[in-house]
Amino acid sequence: MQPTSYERVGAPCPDSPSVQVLIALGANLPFGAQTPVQTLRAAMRALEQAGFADLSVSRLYETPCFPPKAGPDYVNAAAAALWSGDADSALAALHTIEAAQGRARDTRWGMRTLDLDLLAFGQQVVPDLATYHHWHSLPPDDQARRAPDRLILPHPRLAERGFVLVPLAEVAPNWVHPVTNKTVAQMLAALDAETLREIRPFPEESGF
Ligand code: A4P
Ligand code: MG
Repeated sequence: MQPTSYERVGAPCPDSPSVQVLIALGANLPFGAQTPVQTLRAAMRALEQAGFADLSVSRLYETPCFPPKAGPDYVNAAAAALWSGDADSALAALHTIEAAQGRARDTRWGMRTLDLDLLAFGQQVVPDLATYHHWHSLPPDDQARRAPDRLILPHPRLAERGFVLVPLAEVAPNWVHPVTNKTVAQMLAALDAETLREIRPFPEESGF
């Protein structure tokens, strides 16, 4: 097999035990002639090439931009896989795939060709519970302005977002949040039904 750019950074470590990782995929800008739907499909293939094993992917969903009117609607999806290596190497692999799909980091929560968030790395709370709580309880204005300079796990906004939980429930409904002890299915059931109605699967999609 030809080596790919994904193998250079964040490569898996075959000697490490495999850990279940959960990933959120999002896009709301074309990358050249490539549509956000095509970008998410390319990202799913890239995840396998980068060493995310036993990959399961959700359908693709059309979701209204959050915050409302801050940009075009998004395409969102989720993936579950096994990763051999630590959480930082998994995030580095995601950043390499984002860069290959034209991701520029200029505005917090800005429009993007591809966003790959590491939602969870097994049951790990990273770097520690106090730091997780700090980022989880930021006031809404600070959430939109401030970005952590290191990995925080689970992703602090995971439980509040239909565009994350709806696809995630297809691939990991029984994953248990290590801080709240709630499953993905329970977190999803707690969301507002009106918001969830706006999250629509692309009819032609059934995995990739
Ligand atoms: N970082 C820390 N922890 C993590 C983690 N668990 N996963 C660091 C990924 N990155 C993590 O991330 C900012 C910094 O957080 C990086 O240095 C990273 O190392 P980023 O991806 O550069 O910036 P971002 O995407 O703007 O931030 P974030 O927190 O990923 O934003 P969100 O929460 O993903 O919000 N509306 C719809 N409908 N669908 C969407 O997908 N996404 C966003 C972005 C806003 N609105 C949306 C959607
Ligand atoms: Mg992100």
